[in-house]
Amino acid sequence: MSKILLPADSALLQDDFIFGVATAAFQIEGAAAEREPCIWDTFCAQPGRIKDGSNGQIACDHINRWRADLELIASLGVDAYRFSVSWGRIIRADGSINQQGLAFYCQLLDELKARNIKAFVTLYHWDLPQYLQDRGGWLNRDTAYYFARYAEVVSQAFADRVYSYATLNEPFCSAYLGYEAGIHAPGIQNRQQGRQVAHHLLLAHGLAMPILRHNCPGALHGIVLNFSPCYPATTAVADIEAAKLADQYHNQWYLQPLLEGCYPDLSAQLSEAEWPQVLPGDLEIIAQPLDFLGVNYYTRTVFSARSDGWFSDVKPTKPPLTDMGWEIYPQGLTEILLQLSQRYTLPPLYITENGAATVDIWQDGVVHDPERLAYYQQHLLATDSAIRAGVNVRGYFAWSLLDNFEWAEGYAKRFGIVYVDYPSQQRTLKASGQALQALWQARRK
Ligand code: IFM
Repeated sequence: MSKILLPADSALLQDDFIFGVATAAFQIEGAAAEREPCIWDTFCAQPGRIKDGSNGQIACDHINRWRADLELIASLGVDAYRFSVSWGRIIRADGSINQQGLAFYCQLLDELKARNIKAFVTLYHWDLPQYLQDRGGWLNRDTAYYFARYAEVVSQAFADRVYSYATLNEPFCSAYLGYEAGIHAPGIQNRQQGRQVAHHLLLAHGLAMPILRHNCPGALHGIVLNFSPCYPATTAVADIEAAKLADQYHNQWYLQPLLEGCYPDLSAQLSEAEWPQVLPGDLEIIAQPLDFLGVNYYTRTVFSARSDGWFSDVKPTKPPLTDMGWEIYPQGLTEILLQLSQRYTLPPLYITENGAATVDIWQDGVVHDPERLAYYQQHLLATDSAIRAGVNVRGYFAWSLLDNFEWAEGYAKRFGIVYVDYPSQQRTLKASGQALQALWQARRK
């Protein structure tokens, strides 16, 4: 298989469906000396935190190579480019604005506009400035207000260049992986803190939304959440209940306050001390109307019951698995989209991330990545199935444009549709990228 094929009547082939590629600042930008250090710089400097001992100092050197990267994006035939802004490139530790940092993104936005590529901007993709972490980070309620100011500065400067703003990317990862599992920056393991951080992140979102709307009335404003549908390991009642609980804890905890202004009822699981401190009015701030919800999907998760009333995830062992060890489960994408649409009154959805780290095989100057290609084929069909079943999906973004810094995994795991040779920084479109390019270019004709 070298092509991606969709049914001729697929909504994905319609003119108004948006296809794009996605990246995030810390994962590609490099040029760390030109911005404030962030929590991921600190985390990378701690021995044992990142599998290959690497960091984001150079990454894909995108800050210096952005023009060539933009040509590459344009050559793909995409409708949109989703990227994140580095907070520490915009606001300095003393509160002053880094005009050079702002100018970088403004230039990028101007060039995207000149090529008729819609800009999907994410304000926060996990790279909290270290100076804010030193004041308590997301555990400090003030960080939500600092975020609102950052949103104000960015949205005033970017003005009408942006098609869509997402306040946060995957608050689950910042809160749960960073403060409960401890495998992401800042590397803490504390349930109460994880829940509190999640609340402050959602508060930050809610505070920023009216600012974004005011400064950019013509843009679409929303948030990006990651979803992994939760399945029971067996048909035992305890496992079924464990999967439901995991869904409440990992998925609904982030979505329900946004859409319904309340947290899932986990009062049987969370002690009063573990419950976040929620001030009067917070949930009203959080439950702002959304123009869209970004859905990031990679895999499903299987859970079994624990004797203490909690759940454990069962690591997949049977192929097909990606290089991350994640099960390839395309029907999970259709299912989560259907589950969410049945459970909530949703705004329009975008699949803001989907993709796979797989093995790349170099042969005669060509990068063959048949597993990634098959992954895209299957997940595009899964998106198509959800739309046919009535789900309002308006766009799809491949994660990622480039191989990049995969957080705690370092550079060993490659998610790109473009291969990056890090020593030379040379970019090579992989076979999966060529197949997506053919699909996207054909739509543009
Ligand atoms: O690389 C990450 C990205 O930063 C957020 N979503 C998941 C991707 C793959 O792990």
